[in-house]
Amino acid sequence: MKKITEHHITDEKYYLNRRKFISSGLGLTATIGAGAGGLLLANSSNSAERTKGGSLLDKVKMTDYGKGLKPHSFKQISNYNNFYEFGTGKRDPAKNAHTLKPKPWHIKVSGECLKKGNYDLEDFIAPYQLEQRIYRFRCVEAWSMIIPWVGVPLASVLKSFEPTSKAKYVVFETLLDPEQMPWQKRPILNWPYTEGLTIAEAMNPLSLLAVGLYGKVLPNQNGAPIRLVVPWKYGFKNIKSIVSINFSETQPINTWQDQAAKEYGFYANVNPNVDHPRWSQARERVIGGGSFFAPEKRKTELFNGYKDEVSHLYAGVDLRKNY
Ligand SMILES: Nc1nc2c(c(=O)[nH]1)N[C@H]1C(S)=C(S)[C@@H](COP(=O)(O)O)O[C@H]1N2
Ligand SMILES: [Mo]
Repeated sequence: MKKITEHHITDEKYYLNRRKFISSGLGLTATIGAGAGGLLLANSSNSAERTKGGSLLDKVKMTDYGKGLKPHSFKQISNYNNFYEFGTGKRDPAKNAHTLKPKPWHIKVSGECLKKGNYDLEDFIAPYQLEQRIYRFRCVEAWSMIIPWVGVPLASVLKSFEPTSKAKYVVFETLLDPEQMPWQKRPILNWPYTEGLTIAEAMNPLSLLAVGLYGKVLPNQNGAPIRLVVPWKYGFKNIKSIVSINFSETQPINTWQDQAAKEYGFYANVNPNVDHPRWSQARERVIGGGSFFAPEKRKTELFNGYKDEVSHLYAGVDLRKNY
């Protein structure tokens, strides 16, 4: 008998479908509220408030990104996390991230751009159309998921700050506040968590600033209230709970590179042909798939399957050296 695993059960009630959306007219809050009785409250009172009235997630445009991919369940996506500010175990963030206060939230924009400033998150996101995009997600630890994000294209946001011609890189930082992020009291990483992209990577249409998933505001453990999503790169590039965006002339050192430069580089493009020094990257374990004794595996794809969208960014680049 074929065992039905968690992975094969979709939380239909959580799932945002296009038909409901179009017929609702009341926007996301109403849709989800009606379909799943107060699920919005599952996040936190803060985010529940945020979705009332002038909701952050009022209008989400469905897109064809990930058409045909079957997302993991909300439960899987929000209970198997890496977020070292809340502990190093996969279940720690879901347990501990309640101390994060995602509202009010400000993002400091600095460096090589004309519109520097300290922006309130609501103003920061308000001008842009929220989109749902279903993306593959591949951690450098060789596991993967499929996630229905809600967000805005990073390029639109970055362009609004009018970067100068000296802006070669974009550098992001996570909140530094040991009261809200208790594991920052420990010297696990060099806090705050820092990540960067080349300006061309950042401007690629796939790059997303996510503020939600499954049509709801981001659970704290997934990087509330705003996190980066770059699906052709390993998970660690997808920095969470962003408070700073800096346009830089020079390449930054990202947190995992700082931690172990021989193991983690700046680019971190998903690549089945370049192994991690301690394990192969040829295959990946699909979270929730198969059984304990025979976990579901799949072949890892170059650029995580987004070759057509991003390989031009690396023309002539030695992906072995630029790992
Ligand atoms: N600030 C911060 N961002 C982070 C991390 C972290 O520890 N701190 N972990 C990274 C890693 S290794 C992964 S795999 C993803 C996990 O995202 P998820 O928990 O939403 O799946 O977040 C990335 N962003
Ligand atoms: Mo990761």
